[in-house]
Amino acid sequence: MSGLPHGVSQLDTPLGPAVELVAPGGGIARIAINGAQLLSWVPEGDSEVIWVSAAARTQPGKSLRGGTPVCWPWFGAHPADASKPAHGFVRGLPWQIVSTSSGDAGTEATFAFTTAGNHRELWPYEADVHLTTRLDDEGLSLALETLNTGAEPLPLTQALHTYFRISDIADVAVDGLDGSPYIDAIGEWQRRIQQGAVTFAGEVDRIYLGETSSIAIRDPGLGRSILISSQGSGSAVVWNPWIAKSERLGDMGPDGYRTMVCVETANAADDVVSLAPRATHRLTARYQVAVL
Ligand code: TA6
Repeated sequence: MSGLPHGVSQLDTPLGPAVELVAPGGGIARIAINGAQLLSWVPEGDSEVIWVSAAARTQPGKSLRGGTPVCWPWFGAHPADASKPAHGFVRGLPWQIVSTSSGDAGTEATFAFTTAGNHRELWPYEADVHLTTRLDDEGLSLALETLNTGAEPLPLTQALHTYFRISDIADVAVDGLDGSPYIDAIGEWQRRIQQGAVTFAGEVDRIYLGETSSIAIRDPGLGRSILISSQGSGSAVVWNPWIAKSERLGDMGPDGYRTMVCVETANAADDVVSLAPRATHRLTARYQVAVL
């Protein structure tokens, strides 16, 4: 793509064609064209924040294991038809780069996907969805905007399904969810209340509901916290597959589960967005790194 502004470039990577953003102060991020999937964020003076499996492989129609798969226009299993792909159908398809910009305040790229006329066998609605990735010297922001271009209200669930790189799952804790109700996807989808920080001694797969707008992954091993602030979201997912599920997934890489945790900014489970014709919903997540 010619005529890109300073700080924005396109490149081929082992994980497919991508856009690279460079922040005014030197931080770097990469987003795959396929699925508009964030693959990497290295803040200036720090190490990689985003986890991608050592066994990640490109597969048509599927997202790579890691980064930020865009789960849209449904989260998890399709609500009525389990034969449809989990986490919607846009995370494995090419998006279009529709705009890029850079300046002293930051560098950004916007990707677009439209369902108008396509995919009706999967989803009988019409919408345009844009993902803007913005990199500045203080952090990285993702904004997922859905415009209902059809004549019917549409039900939307979604998630920015980010895999974060950590030192060791046994040593990290997720703060900010104390007292929050959650659905435990490991059990019989029981509803429970979070007591204190979320810690990990086995598979964890929970959809937290209610106040989830300020979450932190506390990682003593890397001497940092990853701060996650969100808007337009009434739910957050915390997931680590641990050993058995990692083996079933088959693409987590050797002991990959130990160095990742997913904290996903979502509209999931009870948190369904009903979007009127011509209305727009905006789901945003902002990631910052703080020294512990
Ligand atoms: O967000 C958690 C989750 O729904 C887990 O249950 C697990 O299935 C994970 O997403 C990964 O899903 P994927 O379809 O990318 O393998």
